[in-house]
Amino acid sequence: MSASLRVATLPSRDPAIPRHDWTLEEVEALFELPFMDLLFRAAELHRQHFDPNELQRSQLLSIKTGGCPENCGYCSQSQSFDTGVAASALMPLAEVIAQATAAKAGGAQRFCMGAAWRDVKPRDLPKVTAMIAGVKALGLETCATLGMLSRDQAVALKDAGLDYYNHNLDTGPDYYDTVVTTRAYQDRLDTLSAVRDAGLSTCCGGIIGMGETRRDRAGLLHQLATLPAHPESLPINDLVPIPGTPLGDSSAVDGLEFVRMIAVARLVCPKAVVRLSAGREQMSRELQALCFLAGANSIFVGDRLLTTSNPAREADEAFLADLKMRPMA
Ligand code: SAM
Ligand code: DTB
Ligand code: SF4
Repeated sequence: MSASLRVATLPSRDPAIPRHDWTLEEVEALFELPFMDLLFRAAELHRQHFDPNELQRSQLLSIKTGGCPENCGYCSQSQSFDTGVAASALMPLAEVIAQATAAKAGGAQRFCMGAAWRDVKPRDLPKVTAMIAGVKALGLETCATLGMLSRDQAVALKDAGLDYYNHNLDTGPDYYDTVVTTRAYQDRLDTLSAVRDAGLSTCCGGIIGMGETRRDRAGLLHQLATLPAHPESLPINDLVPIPGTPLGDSSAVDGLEFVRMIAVARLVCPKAVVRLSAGREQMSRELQALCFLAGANSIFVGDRLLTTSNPAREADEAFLADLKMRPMA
């Protein structure tokens, strides 16, 4: 083999070109960089793929709340924990469309419908596909997060007009069993594979602040960065501690560690839209701005997430105006 051919087939080390061969040790080493070097590298890479003054805006709606048979230790909606969140039936179509219409009027670009399900039951699929089609017809991007999917269900959602499917890996593989025991990491990977193969865009990320180590955080990002395709959307949630759950008494993660998480996500998945997701109410404006500098370029807008609150729309509007940040084109 000639030298030039050998060079051409070596894995690229141009940080702007996405890699899928990250090692866990490489991801850990990024976390260990001096903070200013990490932030600078992430901000520089961010600018190669995105306008740093633009933010993507998604809005959530819980279309089916509570009573979930899974036991995710962070979640208000698991039937295993007494959190005060009552189980409700699937929301009627007209109510979903009304909420999506209001979300669009409030500036949301994507509407994400969440259900507290382990998986999608055959009787619910047509109801959900009607919601997706209706939201899509409003001119919004569509996202759903409904638990595990079969391959056929993923195709049905795609055919109905679904753009994104959210299914988080949540933490590194070694810590997963500490947080949830009713399913395995591989179950999550299998659904992500069905989602990709159906031609849906993947929204996949996780939570920090569940008592995990930095190695577990690197483990999550390592998993995401070595998937066959990087997630198009990468949410990083700061745990919102829910009284009554096993993680209800968790102590907050240091803000600078949260910024590191965002920066490393940006470096290992350079083309992903990284979302500063749950937990913004717990953060100062300055910390959020540091997250945007580190490469976060999406937020949830609207006063509610699924069962918890989010910064008020007016407060966010004022904040983003102060930063002179614009909706993503
Ligand atoms: N039941 C579906 C599932 O688990 O895939 C969809 C809904 S579930 C609420 C979606 C994601 O929300 C979880 O994977 C987790 O990352 C995030 N989440 C849930 N509760 C949270 C909390 N208290 N704090 C931060 N993130 C949370
Ligand atoms: C994601 O990563 N975060 C969102 C969305 N995907 C579904 C959910 C956050 C939920 C926060 C807790 C609650 O409101 O219940
Ligand atoms: Fe159920 Fe999803 Fe909550 Fe887990 S995170 S308990 S699967 S709603």
